[in-house]
Amino acid sequence: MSLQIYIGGKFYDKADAKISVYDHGLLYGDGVFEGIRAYNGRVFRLEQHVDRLFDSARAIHLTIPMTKAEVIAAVEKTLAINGLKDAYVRLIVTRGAGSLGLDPRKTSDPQVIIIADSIQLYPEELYEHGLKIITAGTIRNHPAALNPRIKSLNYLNNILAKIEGTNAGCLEALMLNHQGQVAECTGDNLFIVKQGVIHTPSIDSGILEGITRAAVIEIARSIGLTVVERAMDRHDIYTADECFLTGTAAEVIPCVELDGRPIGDGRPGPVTRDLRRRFHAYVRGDQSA
Ligand code: PXG
Repeated sequence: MSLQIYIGGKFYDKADAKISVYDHGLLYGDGVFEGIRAYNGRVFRLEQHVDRLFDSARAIHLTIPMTKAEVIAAVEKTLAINGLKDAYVRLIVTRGAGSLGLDPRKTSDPQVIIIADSIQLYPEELYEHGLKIITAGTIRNHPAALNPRIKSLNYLNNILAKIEGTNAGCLEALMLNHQGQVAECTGDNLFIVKQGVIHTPSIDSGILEGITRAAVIEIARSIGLTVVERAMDRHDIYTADECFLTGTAAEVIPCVELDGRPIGDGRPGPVTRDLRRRFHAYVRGDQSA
């Protein structure tokens, strides 16, 4: 059986899962989404992802035609129908089909789409040796233009920075905010460790409030580490003892170089390794972690 895709309450074979070319999600990137993971049959922090989806939708004046409980049930059902236990789930809500004009009032029928597929993991080698990143010239969206807290279908800002990264041979790229402060990477939040204390850009630095970020902050505090959320600049990263990134796909991944400068001794550090191990165990439901 081919992969079954959920669209508006029904399941379709992957080849038949289609929406209108008049959908404003396609025409204007008008919509919101979530990237979620299931581990061993359990969806990690599904409720938080659905809360963030509904917040993103509210912020763009989009009414999701389902309740949160219905969305949660639909995600679970999509995984079950596809027999997936370890999976990547893409939950999308588009504005719906309308006329060839920006006005959302001329659309009808927002589309709720759920794709559950096998997860493509970063090569293990990257976790062993760490990522090298560069600073992109493309800054993160100005919060007064498109707030980075909204996980919208309009990801061009991040894609442009990603292209700068890949052109420089890096899988991730650092994005600054409009004030030149550190915001986040194109699809991951950033942390540093300095003298045993963890620092990460605060929400008002213009970042997505990552769900992995929140889980890592909780885990770190639960083992007695201090986590400071604050405005940061690149100097903080250049002079850090350790640096790591967090995201649904990446989990916790060491970052060992920024703009050609090794971070710490240029190798993944002990705090990063410990947090990665604890996060890994935590998402897989090992309570002893
Ligand atoms: N910042 C940005 C801009 C993101 O898009 C994160 C941080 C990490 O947030 P979570 O909640 O995942 O810890 C994200 C999420 C992809 C992909 O295909 C990337 C994300 C989500 C889904 C897919 O690269 N990044």
